[in-house]
Amino acid sequence: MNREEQRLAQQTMAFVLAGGRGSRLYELTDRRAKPAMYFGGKSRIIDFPLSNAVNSGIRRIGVATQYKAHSLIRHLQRGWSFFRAERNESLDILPASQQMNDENWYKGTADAVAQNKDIIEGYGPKYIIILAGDHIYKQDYAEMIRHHVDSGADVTVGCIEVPRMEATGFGVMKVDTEDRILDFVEKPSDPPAMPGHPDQALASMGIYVFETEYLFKIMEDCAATPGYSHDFGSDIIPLIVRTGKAVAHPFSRSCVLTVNEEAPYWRDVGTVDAFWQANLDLTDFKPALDLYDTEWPIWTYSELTAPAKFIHNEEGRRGSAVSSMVSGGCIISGSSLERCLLFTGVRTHSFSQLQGVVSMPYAVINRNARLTNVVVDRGVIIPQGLVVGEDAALDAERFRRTESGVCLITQPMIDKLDM
Ligand code: ADQ
Ligand code: ADP
Repeated sequence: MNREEQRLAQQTMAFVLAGGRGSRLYELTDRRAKPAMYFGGKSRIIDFPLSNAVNSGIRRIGVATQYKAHSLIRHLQRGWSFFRAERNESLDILPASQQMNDENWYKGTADAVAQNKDIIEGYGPKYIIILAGDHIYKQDYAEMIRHHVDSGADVTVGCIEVPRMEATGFGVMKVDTEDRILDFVEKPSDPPAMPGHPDQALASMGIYVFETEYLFKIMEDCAATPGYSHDFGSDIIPLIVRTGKAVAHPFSRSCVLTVNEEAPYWRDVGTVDAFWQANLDLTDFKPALDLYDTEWPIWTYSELTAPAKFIHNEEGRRGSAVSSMVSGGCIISGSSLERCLLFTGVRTHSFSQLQGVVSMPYAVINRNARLTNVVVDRGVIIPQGLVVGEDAALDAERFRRTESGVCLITQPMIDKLDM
């Protein structure tokens, strides 16, 4: 980051949209918003955009929360309270219900910003970068803000190439050779391909840079148009594409690659399969996302725990884990783990065998359990001898089993078992 970028970052406020549910994570987001979902053993998803902002030199952050915000707010209060007003730093948690309005709920992503106009303007940021709180990636936003300023754009939209058939869930754009956006369609059923790449489409990452003054002006203009749905992707961005200058910023230009990483990494862990896969990928010999680098740290709230412990049980059975990540406070007693990722404080007891297990904090795996390809929710107590991952029909009856055969296990599902 050069001095110019540093200066721009200091003049920028990051506004993180963290209100979405993430309904395709099913029971995992019954009690918590998707940005509060655990990821990678120690972090939550929202730690990624927040760390990117801090590592990019942005010191003013607002987080708009809405759906099931308690776990998210607690996490932010515990882990993200190091901002100091005397150094012109701030992190404001902006729950929908705090706003004095006829309807207390944010009507859409743009409304979440509009309803916090006074708070944002109170800090006087020249630029504002809108971020989604639900993707895993490392990006230097300062470079993107510089691109915005250099190109004289009204809005700069972060974009990434995705397989065309997967682009139906995104905003998809057409750009010219100078990255100017010529066309933008939100969630098209038949996404337009990139020139020369019939199987690829250019998708919006839901990251936008604006001059703050311009953003509030265009939101007002947009509010006057019929059918306004208070959404960046459906309303604001298409309007600017039609009437102003919208520029695409390719993720590859500002993604942060650290030691072991070879290609830009960006994941939406919005389904149980994607969540399971992205977590287990971290156990690879050479993972595509390196959480061990110190150049671009992912800040988080870390519980105070004793180290992970691996022990023989009284009968001399070894507790072991290979190709696995085991967080602090875990005790692996007389059980064997292969390609597993355990969050804080998980206990596994004698003779249990775990393969492809992603376990949220404080789950307990009792004796003789055999679990293959499962996601275990926080604090679930797996009964003795439970076998999952060997009988597809039985698993589908008892748990949430995905098409690719991953089972999500929550405590209410366990309570219903006749064991
Ligand atoms: P979507 O994936 O549909 O499309 P959206 O539901 O608009 O995303 O949510 C974007 C972000 O805002 C998420 O982080 C979500 O948690 C949060 N959010 C949603 N509603 C909110 C509300 N009312 N208050 C506060 N936060 C809220 C968007 C764009 C697409 C783009 C994809 C990229 O519209 O063009 O391609 O993101 O993922
Ligand atoms: P298992 O059912 O696998 O045989 P136990 O629950 O009996 O496992 O625990 C075995 C060993 O694990 C204990 O003897 C102890 O050393 C260690 N252990 C269990 N719980 C704790 C704890 N809370 N703190 C520290 N060590 C513990």
